[in-house]
Order: sequence, then C-alpha cells, then structure tokens
Amino acid sequence: MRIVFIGPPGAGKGTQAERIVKTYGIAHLSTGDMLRAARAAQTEIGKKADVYMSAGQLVPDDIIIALIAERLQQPDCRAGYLLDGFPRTIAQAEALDQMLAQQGTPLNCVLELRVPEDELFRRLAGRGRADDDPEVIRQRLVAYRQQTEPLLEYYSRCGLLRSVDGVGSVDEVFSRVAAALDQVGK
Ligand code: B4P
Repeated sequence: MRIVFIGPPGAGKGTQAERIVKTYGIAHLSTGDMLRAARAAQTEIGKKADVYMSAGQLVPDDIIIALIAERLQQPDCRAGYLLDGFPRTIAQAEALDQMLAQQGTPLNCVLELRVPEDELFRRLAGRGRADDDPEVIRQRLVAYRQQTEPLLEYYSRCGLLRSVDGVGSVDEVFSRVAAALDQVGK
C-alpha cells in the first residue's frame, strides 16, 4: 500500500505513522525526520534546511523532491510506504505523480488528519521541539494553510482523499485511521 499522510503541524502524523507502518508492514518516509537527521549530521542539505525549519517555513521543493526521489529507490519501499509530511506543496505533489507514473506504482490513498488550531497549539507547546515556539508554530500554520491545504482539493479530485478526525486519544484516532485504510481498494 502506498499512502500519503497530510495534516497540519502537530496533528499527530508522526505519532500515527509509527502505528500505521507497523500494522501494515510498510516503510515510514518522514521528510521531517530526514531533514532533522541531515541537520544533526551537519550535511549541506541539513544546514540549508535548518534556516527554513527554524523560521517555520517550508524547505525549498527542489531539496525535498531530490531527498524523496532517492529514498523511493530503496528496496524497503517495494512493499509499500507511508509518506509522512510529503508532499506539502502542489509542486511536490506533481513531482511525486511523475515519479510514480514512471515506476507504474500509483498512490492507493491520501489520508488527511483533521485537528482544530487551538488543539494544535496545545499539543505543540507540550512537545517542545526547537520549532515549537509559539511564533514559529503560527508561521508553520500559515505555511500549511497557504501551501499544503490546496493539496486536499488536488487529491480529492482524483478520488484518493480520506479525511479522519484527529481529536481523541492516540488509540481512538488510530482506530479511525485503520478503518479508513481498511476501506481502500474494497
Ligand atoms: P514534521 O516533522 O512533518 O512535523 P509536524 O508536522 O510538526 O508534526 P506531526 O503532525 O508529525 O505531529 P506529532 O505526531 O509529532 O515537519 C517539521 C518541519 O520540517 C516543517 O515545519 C518544515 O519546515 C520541514 N518539512 C518537513 N517536510 C517538508 C516538506 N515536504 N516540504 C517542505 N518542508 C518540509 O505530534 C505532535 C504532538 O502532539 C506530540 O507531542 C504528540 O505526542 C502529540 N499528540 C499526537 N497525537 C495526539 C493525540 N491524539 N492527542 C493528544 N496529543 C497527541
């Protein structure tokens, strides 16, 4: 199964992704994790990405697309994968469509996790990562609304979008996610 996971910052994508990949036996491709690893290792990509991440902005499309194109070639992706936090812009979605069309491996599902803004602030304040400062969170929400939300319409047009309520305990949210994924392909 090839899944894209979309949701605002702090919606719980990373949290649910861990359970999804275990349950469905697929690879977990988190662009946020990849960028944080590159930043910690002080690679060229990591240093470039840090400037954008610290300001709550999206990292430029060319960097992210190259990162994912390389990752999708790894053997563990053959059994399927969950793209967690990618694509985040229409340009990224178009690049992904092109890569998957070339490989003859289209997406099976796009999962949207919906959480209201006041709850997002509460969760991110509790997490306390370097980019979870209130001003940076506000900036990340603006980036989400302007650059990522248009993807919902993009994927809804091709009939791939499934939206799930992300409010509730981690277990409750996971049962909704699993119910949505179990419907895919039926
Ligand atoms: P990401 O790493 O993708 O992170 P996120 O959207 O902030 O968080 P996520 O939704 O995964 O929430 P989590 O499970 O941690 O992005 C970070 C940055 O990387 C971006 O701002 C951007 O700069 C850059 N980036 C990444 N991908 C990019 C791309 N494709 N293009 C350009 N730039 C890109 O949960 C949050 C908190 O809520 C946790 O503390 C968790 O414990 C808690 N929580 C989870 N589920 C809960 C529940 N049900 N109830 C209560 N709390 C819950």
